[in-house]
Amino acid sequence: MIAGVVGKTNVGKSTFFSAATLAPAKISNVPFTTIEPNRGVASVRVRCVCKELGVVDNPRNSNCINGIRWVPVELVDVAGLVPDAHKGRGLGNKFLDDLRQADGFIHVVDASGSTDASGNPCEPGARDPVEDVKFLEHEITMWMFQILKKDWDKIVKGVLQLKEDLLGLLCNRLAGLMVSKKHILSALKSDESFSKRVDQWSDDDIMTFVERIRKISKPMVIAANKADIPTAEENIKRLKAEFKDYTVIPCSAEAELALRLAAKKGLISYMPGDKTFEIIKREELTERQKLGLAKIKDLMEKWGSTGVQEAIEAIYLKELKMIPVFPVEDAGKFTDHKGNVLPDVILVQEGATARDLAYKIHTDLGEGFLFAINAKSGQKVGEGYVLKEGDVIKIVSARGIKG
Ligand SMILES: Nc1nc2c(ncn2[C@@H]2O[C@H](COP(=O)(O)OP(=O)(O)OP(=O)(O)O)[C@@H](O)[C@H]2O)c(=O)[nH]1
Ligand SMILES: [Mg+2]
Repeated sequence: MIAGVVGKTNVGKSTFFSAATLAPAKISNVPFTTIEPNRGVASVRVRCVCKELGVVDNPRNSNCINGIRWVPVELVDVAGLVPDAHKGRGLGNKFLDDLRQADGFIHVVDASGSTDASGNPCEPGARDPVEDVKFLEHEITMWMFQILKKDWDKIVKGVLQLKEDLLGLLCNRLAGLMVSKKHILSALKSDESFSKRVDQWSDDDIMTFVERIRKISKPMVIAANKADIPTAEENIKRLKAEFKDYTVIPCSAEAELALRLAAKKGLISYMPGDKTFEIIKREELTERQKLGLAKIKDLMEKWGSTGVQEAIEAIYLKELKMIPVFPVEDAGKFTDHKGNVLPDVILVQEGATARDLAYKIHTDLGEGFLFAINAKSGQKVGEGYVLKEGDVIKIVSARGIKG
């Protein structure tokens, strides 16, 4: 799974990405600073089962701190967008094409309203961020519409003359956008008008269908950024009122980046998502840094945190519905073959089965799947067993992992 950091140009996407991943990314107050996408690794926090099982773990693919597992997840920061990008404005469809692989979006908006429609700095409060959410939704829909519309005649011919299956044809056309068969099926079932003959679909029908596909296949959370600027407060209320279906998270990417860098240098004690931080080396701070940190402290008191970690967890855990499971090789000791206790945690989507987990670990394990053992209960379970949050699972397969 990959979450895309998306939005209008110059709203703080790369700052958000840098704060979340500590990977270098070019940041500047001019439109279209980012051209090529930045990829990096952030983390989500999930409950580790070490305490529940009364064991001391040796994590390999993640970290465990006081019973909380920090699980790596991927983020991609792409070029910014301006209205009519799908018609070629700004960097045009580049942004959209770089987003094909994203399973969900963190939509960064300048909640303070200090970036105009074209991405140029403006008087705080002058731009309405509600418009930014609407235009981004529209651009993504139009992008998907164009992709489908371009091949619509071929789809009609396929169904009516070659007797091909509409679902299969749509799957082929949209697979590159990470739109699955399940997404398409649920969009097709969502409205009566999608059951009429395919040559009778109007452009409006295709548009409505694409709109459904977008909503189903690309869940989104709104990171209401620049919450450190006073004009953001009123706009955040309006964003929440206007977009009740979205999680809106007040956020200051700039504050998070400053905290993460200060923590890395050992100047403060801070973990992403914390409600506050402690200064450790006050004597090493300049007056300017002290002032900056005091402002960040106020901001965190007001909003509860900087919002960056919350936004990442909102997309992965709440919207994409990822749950942690712990694969082991020894179901009695909860270890791998080297004796590491609860070595790995894997995020799977709610509804995933024991066999899906086997495939996620290795294709050979999936193909040779025989059964699994639920290590918490000691019970044998079949391939269709639906995984639960915090399951500890041993896969028994006819095929070992080669190499
Ligand atoms: N006040 C404030 N400024 C911020 C915040 N986040 C980012 N900025 C500033 O906003 C400007 C744009 O930041 P970028 O991260 O380059 O924005 P972007 O969305 O990646 O821009 P493009 O790549 O050009 O589309 C920079 O001057 C940042 O310092 C924030 O939380 N608060
Ligand atoms: Mg950028």
